[in-house]
Amino acid sequence: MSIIRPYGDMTGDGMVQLSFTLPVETDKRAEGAALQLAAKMGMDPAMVVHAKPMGDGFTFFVVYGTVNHLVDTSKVVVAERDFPLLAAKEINTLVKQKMRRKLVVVGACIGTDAHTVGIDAILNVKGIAGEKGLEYYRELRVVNMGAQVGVPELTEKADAVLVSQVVTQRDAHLHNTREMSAAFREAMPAGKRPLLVVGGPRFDEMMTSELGVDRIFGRGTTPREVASYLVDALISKKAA
Ligand code: B12
Repeated sequence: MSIIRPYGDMTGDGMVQLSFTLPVETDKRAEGAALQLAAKMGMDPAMVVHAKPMGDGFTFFVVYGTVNHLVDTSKVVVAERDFPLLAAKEINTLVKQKMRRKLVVVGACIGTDAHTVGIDAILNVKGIAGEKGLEYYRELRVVNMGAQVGVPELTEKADAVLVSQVVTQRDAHLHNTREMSAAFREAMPAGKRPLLVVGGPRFDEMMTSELGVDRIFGRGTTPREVASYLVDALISKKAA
């Protein structure tokens, strides 16, 4: 069935839980304000199940209630994986046979972003979720430039540039990514520039053309997905 409702206590009861902060002291009026917001968002009835002060003049709420909205899953549009998921051995073999040299991957957190855990999970041998990172792949040469790297520093000759953006305040991740892709477009003609890949937990994977990059990876990405994508984009698709 393509039309569904959220599930809370019983199938199809429409129950959802929502958390937010309001700039008000924690009291009864604040709870009333939270319920007013919930009602305006289509939660009816709703109840405040948690209200906690967040410093002076701010309250954090969790509201639980029913929505009447329906979701049509047949109308959902997402960025599907359009490349095969390969094993490390297959990836190494393809690079060796088709490129006859190591595939060079440069990674960094750009702008003021110092959240390196995500890009390290993709690049470092220790990896994430039981998968080894790209450094483990014999035929990949990985240069991890670390945190707060300026766009002009990303000039190392690479087949793929992997950029991480975790901070999204004031859309910093979008501005930094656009700046990075524009710099590459300016510095190198199409066909000569490396594959541009960005990742981070709050990207919309559908925004590739808007941001001028070849691929966006979101939360929960694993190194094998990234390695498989690189081989597909740089070797398999090129060969075809
Ligand atoms: C650890 C952490 C820190 C550490 C970072 C240490 C380090 N070396 O990375 C420290 C303490 C330094 C830190 C500092 C700050 N932090 Co912080 N931090 C976090 C925290 C708790 C976890 C992030 C993390 O490591 N996740 C685990 C990794 C594995 O997940 P990931 O990053 O999503 O990566 C995965 C995917 O997204 C993807 N991916 C990510 N990047 C890439 C790149 C590519 C190329 C690819 C393919 C895939 C990919 O693959 C990864 C593996 O699956 C988050 C909250 C949270 N729970 O997420 C806040 C959080 C990110 N921090 C936040 C903030 C605000 C800050 C500070 C500004 C706080 C302050 N006022 O000083 C500073 C900023 C410092 C700076 N200059 O960047 C906010 C950001 C809010 C926002 N809207 O932008 C968060 C969300 C906390 C919050 N709820 O407020 N932080």
